[in-house]
Amino acid sequence: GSAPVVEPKSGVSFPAVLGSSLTLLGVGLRKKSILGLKNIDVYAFGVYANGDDVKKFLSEKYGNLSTFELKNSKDFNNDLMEADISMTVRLQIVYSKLSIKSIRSAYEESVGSRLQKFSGSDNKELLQRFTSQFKDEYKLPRGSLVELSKEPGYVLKTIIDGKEIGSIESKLLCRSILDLYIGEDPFDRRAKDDVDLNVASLLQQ
Ligand code: DAO
Ligand code: DAO
Ligand code: DAO
Repeated sequence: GSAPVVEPKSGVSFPAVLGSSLTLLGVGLRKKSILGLKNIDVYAFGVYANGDDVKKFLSEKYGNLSTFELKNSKDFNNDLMEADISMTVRLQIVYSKLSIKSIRSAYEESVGSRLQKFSGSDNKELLQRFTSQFKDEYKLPRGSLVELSKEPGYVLKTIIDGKEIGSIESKLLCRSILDLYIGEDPFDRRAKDDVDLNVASLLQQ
């Protein structure tokens, strides 16, 4: 549809289409537990992809499968995350006390664990190339919009409130970031399930 989709717990609304070509596939919430004591809602997110790219890269292998077969295919999710499909994860900050220090350390934990998982090494250099974009003077107050945008050729662009702050070409980093949202152990299971269903329906059109 073309109506915005609201992430229910935070109330954050996501446009159905981003730019001219990215379609919303699912929304979710990134939480974080502090000292195992309480959970805070850090940001709401929406996962977008270019529908033509999805068809171009996945139709041949998956176009004839039912939604049920797709969900049970071992390769489907990996192919979705590894193909050169333009995708964007849009984050809207909900937590009002985010510090750069806590973002850096959360990032090193979440993305660092995926870099390790997919490459078998800690990739300190790649991790730091990304976190070095997080300048200490920056602020991400509640309501800020961050877009992590995977562009053709596995280029990851970071855009904050509409302004590009960095760009890195790395298939491994693109794969690791997507894995947080639509991989095996995602931040929000329902977001991933919605993405699977919506990709299936794109492939069946
Ligand atoms: O204040 O210790 C605290 C809790 C902060 C949690 C920070 C989680 C940060 C997650 C990354 C946000 C990226 C935009
Ligand atoms: O939620 O753990 C996580 C991962 C968040 C990845 C996004 C971090 C982007 C931070 C943008 C700040 C760049 C200056
Ligand atoms: O004009 O040089 C500038 C600053 C660009 C605005 C970017 C805001 C960046 C917020 C980053 C938060 C990092 C976690």
